[in-house]
Amino acid sequence: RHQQGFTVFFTGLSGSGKSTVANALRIKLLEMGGRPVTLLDGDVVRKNLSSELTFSKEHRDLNIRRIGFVASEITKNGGIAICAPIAPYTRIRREVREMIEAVGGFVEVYVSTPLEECERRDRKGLYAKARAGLLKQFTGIDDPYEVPENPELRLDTTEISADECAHQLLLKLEKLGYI
Ligand code: GGZ
Repeated sequence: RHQQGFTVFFTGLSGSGKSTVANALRIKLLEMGGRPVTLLDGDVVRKNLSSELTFSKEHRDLNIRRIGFVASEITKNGGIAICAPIAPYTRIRREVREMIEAVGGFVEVYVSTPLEECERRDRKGLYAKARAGLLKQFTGIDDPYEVPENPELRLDTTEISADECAHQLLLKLEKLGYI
């Protein structure tokens, strides 16, 4: 039975748990078998596909447009794409949604873990650097994050584990008829 492709597009602050949940989802989808799953993680894309880009608004938008293009190609061919960039701007998120909905399914997941919690975790020490003024244009500190108004799902990793988040996502994907 042929199933349509779809993209799960995570958005949220650095340290909100996007990568962890995205990876837990990837593993659950792979375990179901039968379909290729491609994870386009924010920092991996930055290293490989967008290494020349800065964190200006123009470059962030270009980064998201590239991720959206790759995800739309995967989706068009019946695959599953999982994207996990910060994607702080509403307008470009909408553009990517429209591009992908033209060829398959699109599920936006807002990882809503509050800034205080992301900063408390500070896994990579980037918030400390940003607070010290050593890292400019850091999302949530001195650069904007526009909160998604109509995501298909909101997940706060302060309240629930990555595994439980991924489970909720699977239920949502089932409900939407994608799996
Ligand atoms: C935000 C930054 C910045 C600035 C470096 N602002 O948590 P991380 O470290 O591993 O992932 C973040 C990543 C953000 O890249 P994205 O491509 O997801 O951003 S965007 O969607 O806005 O294009 C963070 C690190 O890069 N990082 N400098 N100034 N995050």
